[in-house]
Amino acid sequence: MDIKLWREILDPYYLAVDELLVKFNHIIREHRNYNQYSPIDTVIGRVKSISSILDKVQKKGISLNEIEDKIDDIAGIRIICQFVEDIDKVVEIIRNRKDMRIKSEKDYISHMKESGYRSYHIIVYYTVNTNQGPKEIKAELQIRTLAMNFWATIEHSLQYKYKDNIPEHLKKKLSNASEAIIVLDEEMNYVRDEIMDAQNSFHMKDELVSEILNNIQNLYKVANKREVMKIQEEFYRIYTESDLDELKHYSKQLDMIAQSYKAQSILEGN
Ligand code: 0O2
Repeated sequence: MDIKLWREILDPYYLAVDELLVKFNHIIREHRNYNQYSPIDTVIGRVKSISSILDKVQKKGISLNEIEDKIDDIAGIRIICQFVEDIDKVVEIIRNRKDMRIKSEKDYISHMKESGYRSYHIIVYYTVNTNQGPKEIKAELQIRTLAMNFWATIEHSLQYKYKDNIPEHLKKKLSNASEAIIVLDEEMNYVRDEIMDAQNSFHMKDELVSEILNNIQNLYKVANKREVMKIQEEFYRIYTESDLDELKHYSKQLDMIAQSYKAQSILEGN
């Protein structure tokens, strides 16, 4: 197959990966905008390289014109979660979406692979719009925790280095590491609520601070400079005390001050 033909085949997959990345990243943003904990931590995506496709063609004993039919992971999206519990939530989100249709699911979390590999796989049908019209392609979504991803990344590099023949002593080490990761993920689940609270407070504080600074900046344009300096000093005092409730209270008061200047300027305009 010449390069031009490869490009024709792979182009829709590049588009699919780009679109899916935007969509899954938007899920993260939407949660954060509503001060909700996002079950997705990060998303990455790739189109399988031509040499990996050729390796798979050889491994599966298929012909070049069966590539799109027989290889499900030309487009691959990896969804990384912080906690094992988040994986079910992400699977539910995917099952409920109207822009992708599930072809198959593989649960390597309940049924760990012999290598020690753990991850939840979903193959979806996804339609992209190309210059030639709509095209339905398949994409593989791999959903796993940060810890599972760490293991899989290391093991994948070793598979590459040893061309799928990892020495027994290393296999044993990897298997031990995989067991340790199960324990780590379980331990982290115990502190999940605490961590979620801390992260929500962090995002809330971030947003409050930018709202407050926005208000102070606007007040600089309309209010007495000395008064605004005092408001700003008060903000620094509360900020250094790190009391979120006090920061919320201060932000509300500042909103009212800003509103009163707005009302005043409207009245003066009349
Ligand atoms: P790459 O380089 O990541 O793309 P399939 O070959 O997909 O038709 P199979 O083998 O049953 O059918 O698929 P499976 O087991 O669901 O594996 C699909 C992908 O999961 C692999 O793609 C890997 O990315 C990942 N994976 C599966 N098993 C392991 C494992 O033991 N270790 C690691 N690190 N990753 C694994 P590729 O094309 O094999 O590799």
